[in-house]
Amino acid sequence: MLTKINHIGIAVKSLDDAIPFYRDNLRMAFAGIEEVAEQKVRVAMLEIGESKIELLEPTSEESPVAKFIEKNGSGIHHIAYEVVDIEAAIAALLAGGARMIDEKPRGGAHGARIAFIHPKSSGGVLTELCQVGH
Ligand code: CMX
Repeated sequence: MLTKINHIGIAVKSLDDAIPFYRDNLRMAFAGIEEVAEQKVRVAMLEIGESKIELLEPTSEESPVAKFIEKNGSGIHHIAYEVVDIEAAIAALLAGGARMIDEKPRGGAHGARIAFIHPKSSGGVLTELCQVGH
């Protein structure tokens, strides 16, 4: 069902402050910034091999990432696994009793279709399914 880790999402207060460490110190390839209005975040993408790090900066106090930072400070926010067929993956998870935040896919960065599993149903780790657009 899952093919690989697509990215790890890291909540940050400021992309401008966070990017230099990943780009200049860790020397990851910086692949640009995209605003995902639906999620109320600006996302900076950094590539490491075939995986990515997504730095997530909230664009509103109502953003889930703003709430996360308020409670926990900056840090790992979610892990995203790539799937080939997101509808089939959601159906299999629901059949297995998982609590889905999204029972239907929605739009994510770079045209991907995404769905989140609630952290209460995945051992405290917010988990994303991600079907990349081709
Ligand atoms: N990782 C682990 N646990 C988390 C969490 C996270 N990222 N965010 C919240 N939680 C926990 C809280 O700590 C809380 O636990 P307790 O009840 O033990 O205190 C519980 O989940 C509920 O949290 P809450 O603050 O009451 O609820 P929220 O209104 O903040 O909603 C969640 C939490 C996960 C449902 C919401 O953040 C959500 O729908 N997330 C999915 C969308 C998202 O995160 N988008 C941003 C990234 C977008 C992108 O990558 O493009």
